Amino acid sequence: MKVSRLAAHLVAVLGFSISLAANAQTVLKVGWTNTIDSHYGIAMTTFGDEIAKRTNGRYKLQYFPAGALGGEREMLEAVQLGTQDLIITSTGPVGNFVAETRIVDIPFLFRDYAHARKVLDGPIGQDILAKFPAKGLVAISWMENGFRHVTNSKKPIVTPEDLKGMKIRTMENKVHMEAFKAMGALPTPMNMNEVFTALQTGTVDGQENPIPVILANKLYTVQKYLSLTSHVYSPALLILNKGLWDKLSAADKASFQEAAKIALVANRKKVNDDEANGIAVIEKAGTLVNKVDLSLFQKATASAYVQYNKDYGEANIKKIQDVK
Ligand code: EAX
Repeated sequence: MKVSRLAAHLVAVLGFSISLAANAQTVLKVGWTNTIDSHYGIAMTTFGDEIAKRTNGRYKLQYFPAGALGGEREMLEAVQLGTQDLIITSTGPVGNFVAETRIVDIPFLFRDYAHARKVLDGPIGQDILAKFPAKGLVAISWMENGFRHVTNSKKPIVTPEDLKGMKIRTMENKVHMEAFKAMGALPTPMNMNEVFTALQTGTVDGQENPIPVILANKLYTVQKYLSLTSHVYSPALLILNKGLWDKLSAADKASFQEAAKIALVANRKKVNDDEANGIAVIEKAGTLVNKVDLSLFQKATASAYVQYNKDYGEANIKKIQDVK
C-alpha cells in the first residue's frame, strides 16, 4: 500500500515535470534606443508576436525600448556576453565589433531606399551578416533606420560651408565622423540616450538622424532647423547572442528567421510612413525644414572618400554603387 502510494506520487511528480517541460517558456530580453511605437518598436513587437505564434509560446520576447538597457554600444557588448539576448541597433557602433559592416556606413553610397534595400537583401548584404558569428553574435537580418539628415539650433544648413565649425553629434562611428570632419564640422560622438539633453542644453549645436528617429525622440522640439541632407543611408540590424542561437533547434531557427522577415516588412513600412508624414509633423511644431543640393555635400566628402577607398577597397565600394 505504502509502496504503491509512493509510486503514484512519483508518477504524479514526473507527470507534472513533463507537462512543465512542455510548457516551458524562455523569455528573451530585447533592447533598443527608440520608443515602442517607432520603426524599431514595431519591428520588435511584430518579431515577438511571430515568434510566440510559431513556437507555440515557448519563446517570448521581453521589450526594453528607449535605451532602458543602455546605449547601442553597451547593449551590443551585453548581447555578445549573453546578459542581453537580442538588440535592434543602427550600424553606428557595430563596426567596432564586426569591421566588415563599416562599408555600408559610407556617405552617398546608396542612391535611394530601393538601392539600399536591394544591396542589403542581396549577396553583398548577406555576406556581411556571415561575418558576425566569429564575433559571438548572430545578425539574423538587416533592418532599417533611414536616410540621415542634419538638424541644428543655429541656422539652415544649405551648403557644406554652413557646417563649418558646428558641433554635430554623430554616432560612435568612425566612417561618419570622417565624413563630418571632411565637411568642416566638429563631429562629437555620443550615445543616443544623451542626445536630447545635449541638444537642449547646447552641449552640441546639432545632430543627424533619419526622420523616423527625429520623430520617435521628438528631437525637433529642441532643434530649430532640419536640413534634408540625406548624407548617408543608415541601416539597422537585428542581432542575437550566438550561444542562444546555437541552442535553438533547426525548426526554431527557421521560425526566428521567418519572424525576422515579417518584422523587416513592418519596419520598412513604418520608415516609409514616417518619411511620407514626418516632415509635416516637424514643420507644424515650428521647425524650419530646407532642401539642399545634395551634390555639394557629396563633393565635400571627397577627401573622406580617399580614406574609404583605402580602408574598404575602391572595387568593393564600386560593386555596391553598381547594383541597379
Ligand atoms: O538606432 O544613435 C543614433 O543616432 C541612431 O540612429 C539611433 O539610436 C537609432
